[in-house]
Amino acid sequence: MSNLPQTGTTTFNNPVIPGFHPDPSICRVGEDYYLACSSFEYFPGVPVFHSRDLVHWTQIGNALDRPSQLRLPLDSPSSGGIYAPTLRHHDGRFWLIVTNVSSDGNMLFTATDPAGPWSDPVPLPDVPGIDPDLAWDEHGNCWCTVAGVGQVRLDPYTGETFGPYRKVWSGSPGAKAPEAPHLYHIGDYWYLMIAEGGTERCHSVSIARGRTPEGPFEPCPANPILTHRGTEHPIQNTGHADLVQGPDGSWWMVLLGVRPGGGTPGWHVLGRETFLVPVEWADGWPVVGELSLEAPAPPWPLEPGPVMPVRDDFDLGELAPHWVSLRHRPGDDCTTKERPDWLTLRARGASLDDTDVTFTGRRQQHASCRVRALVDVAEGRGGLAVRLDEQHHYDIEATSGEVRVRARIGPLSTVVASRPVPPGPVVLRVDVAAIETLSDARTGPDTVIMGIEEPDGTFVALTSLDGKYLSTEVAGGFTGRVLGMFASAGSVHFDWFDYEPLDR
Ligand code: 6LW
Repeated sequence: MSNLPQTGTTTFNNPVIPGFHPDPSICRVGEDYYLACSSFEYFPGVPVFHSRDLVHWTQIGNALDRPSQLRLPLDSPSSGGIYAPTLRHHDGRFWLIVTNVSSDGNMLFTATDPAGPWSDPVPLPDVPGIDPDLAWDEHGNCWCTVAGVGQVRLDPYTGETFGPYRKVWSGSPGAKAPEAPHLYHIGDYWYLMIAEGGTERCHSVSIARGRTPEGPFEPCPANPILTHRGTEHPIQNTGHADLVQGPDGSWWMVLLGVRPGGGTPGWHVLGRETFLVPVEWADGWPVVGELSLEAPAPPWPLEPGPVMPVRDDFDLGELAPHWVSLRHRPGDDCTTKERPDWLTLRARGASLDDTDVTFTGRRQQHASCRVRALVDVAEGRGGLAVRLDEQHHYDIEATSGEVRVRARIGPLSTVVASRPVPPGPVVLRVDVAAIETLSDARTGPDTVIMGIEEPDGTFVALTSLDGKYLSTEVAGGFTGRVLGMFASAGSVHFDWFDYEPLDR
């Protein structure tokens, strides 16, 4: 990504937020756009992004970054936790409504600055289900619409609900899982946009409209207004969308989609990513433009793209917002204070098979990339991992005198390679290489190569593993790969961590 202003650029690349960033919800305040995503079992939760051109996004924080906002039981399953936020700006403040399926259900938060701090939660015990949306009408009523699709009026300051919860639409006949509702007042109509068909290959976006926020809603004759089901399109599972209007009056949709790789059925490893597509209006209905990996740029100058440095030296005291841990992050277990300019992880669980293991990582955002870290295991055992969930991860773990690679795939766990190393800090390395030429229909999407670097920089690969086993099609669930550091015994110190994109 270039740091130069991109005026004159005629195209942009999708996804606009690569890596596991699903269920995008967007709002605009003046010239600034803000976007929030789901975060599931990771802490902190709900990454919040900022952009001035809809194309280049910078993470400015995580809305739920305190235990009082995000309670994830230590044995809660992966792909539980935080689902599907809605982010809105109303009455001079930001509002975020979200579901914690592992503990607190629906909750509402506010902030004056979307970078934080966000308030403690307003609990919503009387709002059922998932995927809550917020919309205000001209009388100041706040409508909360949830998957299913049902609706209740509430006081967003107290969480009190008024009147009964009512079903307002059940989506298209025969389509499963009407979800992800967002309600908008545009022109003379209230539009109720949903996703349906399930969040896999049949995912889609449909819309209905009515004269009041409560309906009745008349479905768009052209539903679904967006789907890639049954196509060979490189972007699949398209759905869970939100709409935003630019300052120039143009309309845009953000949505989730995946990029499957390899042979059949196609395996996606980066999770559900955030894409951008233009929207036009015809006969009072939105018409979604062409969604593609390289798309015509919006009609305004593009801002300089954010440039994430390859190396994190852990010398800032605080971790950057893209670092996530599992379920919680007790200060003593993940700290740059114990050994200045090093990140120290103190083991809780004995391995990445445990839900309460000490792990701090970042989302894999590129099909091909390289991760390296200098690790000192004089006081413990730990290393680098490519993680999808507790049952699906590849680890390269160092102990004093040895490095070994372990693969966990479903119920099977095995050490696939090991090698003695001299005592002292060691550079561990993971190369993820996308496969572009299929040797047969079962070829995986990528290869995960794990090894060490000799002091002169020579890479010694210990093993090369098929990446398909760390894909959503194999593991199930809603997340994508996270690449990170873990401690499985004692205290493990990391001097630096590199993440280098290698996509062509
Ligand atoms: C989310 C639902 C969905 O709540 O997946 O794709 C669920 N859409 O709307 C988890 O992300």
